[in-house]
Amino acid sequence: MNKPTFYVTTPIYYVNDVPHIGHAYTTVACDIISRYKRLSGYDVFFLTGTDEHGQKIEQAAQQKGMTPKELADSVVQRYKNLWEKLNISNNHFIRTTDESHKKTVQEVFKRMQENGDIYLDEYEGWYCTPCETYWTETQLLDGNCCPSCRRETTKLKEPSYFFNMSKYQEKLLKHIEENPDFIKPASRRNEIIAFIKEGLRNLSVSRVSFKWGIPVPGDEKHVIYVWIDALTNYISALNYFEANSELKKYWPADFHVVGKDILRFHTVYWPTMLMSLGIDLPKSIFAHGWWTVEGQKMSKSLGNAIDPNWLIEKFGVDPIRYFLMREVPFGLDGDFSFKALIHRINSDLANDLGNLLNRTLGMVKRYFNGDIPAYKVEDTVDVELFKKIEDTFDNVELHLKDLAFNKALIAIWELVSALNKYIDTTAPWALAKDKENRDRLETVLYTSMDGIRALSLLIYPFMPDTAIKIREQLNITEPVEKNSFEELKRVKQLKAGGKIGEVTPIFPRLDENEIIDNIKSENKKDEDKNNNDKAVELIDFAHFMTVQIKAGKIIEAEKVEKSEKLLKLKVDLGQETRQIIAGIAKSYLPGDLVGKTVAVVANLKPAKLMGLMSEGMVLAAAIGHKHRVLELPDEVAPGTIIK
Ligand code: ME8
Repeated sequence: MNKPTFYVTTPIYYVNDVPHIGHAYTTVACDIISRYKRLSGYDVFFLTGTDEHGQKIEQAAQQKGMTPKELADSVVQRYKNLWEKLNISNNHFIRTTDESHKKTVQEVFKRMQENGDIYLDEYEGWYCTPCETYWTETQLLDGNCCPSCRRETTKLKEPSYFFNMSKYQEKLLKHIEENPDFIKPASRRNEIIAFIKEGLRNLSVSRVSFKWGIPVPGDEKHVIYVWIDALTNYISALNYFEANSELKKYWPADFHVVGKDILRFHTVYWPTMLMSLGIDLPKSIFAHGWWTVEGQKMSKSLGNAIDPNWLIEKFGVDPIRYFLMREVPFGLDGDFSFKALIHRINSDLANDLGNLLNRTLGMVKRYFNGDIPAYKVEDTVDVELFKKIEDTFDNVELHLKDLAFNKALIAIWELVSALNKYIDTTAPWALAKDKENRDRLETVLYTSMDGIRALSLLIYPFMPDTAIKIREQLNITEPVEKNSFEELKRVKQLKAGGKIGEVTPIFPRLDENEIIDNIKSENKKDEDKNNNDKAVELIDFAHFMTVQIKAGKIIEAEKVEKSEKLLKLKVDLGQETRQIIAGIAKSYLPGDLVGKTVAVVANLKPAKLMGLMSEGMVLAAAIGHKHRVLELPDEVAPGTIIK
């Protein structure tokens, strides 16, 4: 019998940056749903990969003195290594530089052109020459300045191919309205409907201002717009246009899982492209929320993007997978904090699950010399427990249909509690005191062990290593994957008679204070090392001159609420006054700063810190944990350039 198919994808990640916890989040989520589907009898295709073309990658490579392909190759390896460490079970890793992908993208472009949906026109935008980037009017700062380097932009035109996207507006709206599962969660669906109703514009789908991309077939001055290139990965990975593609059976995708940042591309550009190509639309696009770290947006410039490799080394892979899925409802934003992580590990994993396994197997060892007991004398508590196990499978199935990972875990942990309670109520230690109760004692321990066997299946998608370890301790050698959901949820499957494996704790308890102190001192060492490393990296004069430093007079200063480190400053820069959020609250009282003239980096990209916009940076020397701002003599007027 042919198994039902299931196709799930992650976004393909840009190679201008290394993977962080946000990328790991999406990929782990897709891994969990893939493993769950395989477990319950599906033929799964799970796709991830990298997005390697475009101006952003070209520029990042230039800055590093590498070719774009060299940069891509090195970052791809980091992604692949991380996915291996995180136990990601993807069936394929697609790169947009793969020849077969490039061929498919050109075929997509050609077919859309043949269908009359692509035409040549002119693209008009605001161009920043130093950044080689077009900006739209709404992205510009005051005075038509570039939002990246703050220099003045010029209005430019270049030839461009356009996709007649507006043609599909009504068809797309109808599809979204008739298919409530097409965009999830529902709040995001409403957002997209409102966006489409404002009116779709035609989309510029080629560029002549840079080279790093897939050429337009027949007009090689143009490269194909990076989103047309990237979105096509979902079908190019299946060799969609090849006559004998066996992978085509997986289309349409069951889920494209994406972060909320790129939902529009997936629910407007992608489906209209598919409509133009006459290809079925994916069944569901799910947008998950955004992670911050200890309350702050993750960013390269703040240096707070957490490296998942480091996390795994410190805490182990399964606790990280568990935490990411348990802590925040999939679809909502969440905050990563070490305190919360350690709390989850200690309470849910070490206490609830770990103790259940230990106490059960400890008793099997003590009372039956490690022989797996049999089910002999039934009581209603056993029947109730088996019913609870079956119900848990049903609930998990229901929640995972909706990618409600945290609800599935809550349901599984209710079973963990029910099993712990079952042991408390049946009190095997009391039964063991009387030989008369031997059969009942066996039954109770069998039931507990069979419950743990069921748990090993339920947690397998989330924590595969732990599930296998538990099964080894229970001495179950049969594979986890089943032929159907019905087979998966069957109870009393544990075979009596053999010997249990070696009993070892699966999750040791962590000491919160010790770990947090440890992390702090490691961070400090890294900071010092980075500072030293930077000192030896030589830059040329032109590079230095891209940093604009000005004298600024601090005219107001106050503490940022709920932050120990940050001060909110108002700084006079001569022509303008800026708000700057500075991490110097541990070194200065607000009042000490007012009136000082300091050195300010004036062309730093604005960033939000604790929800407040910061438009520059005050230079300071770091002496251990203390900061001393660079003060200038009073005669230096605000706005004076420092060279
Ligand atoms: O957008 N919290 O690639 P990208 C949660 N190449 N998830 C996060 C996150 C955070 N703080 N930061 C990143 C691209 N992500 C395109 C996609 S698809 C055809 C092309 C995750 O490297 C999240 O899944 O910027 C987000 O959508 C993705 O990384 C963006 O990765």
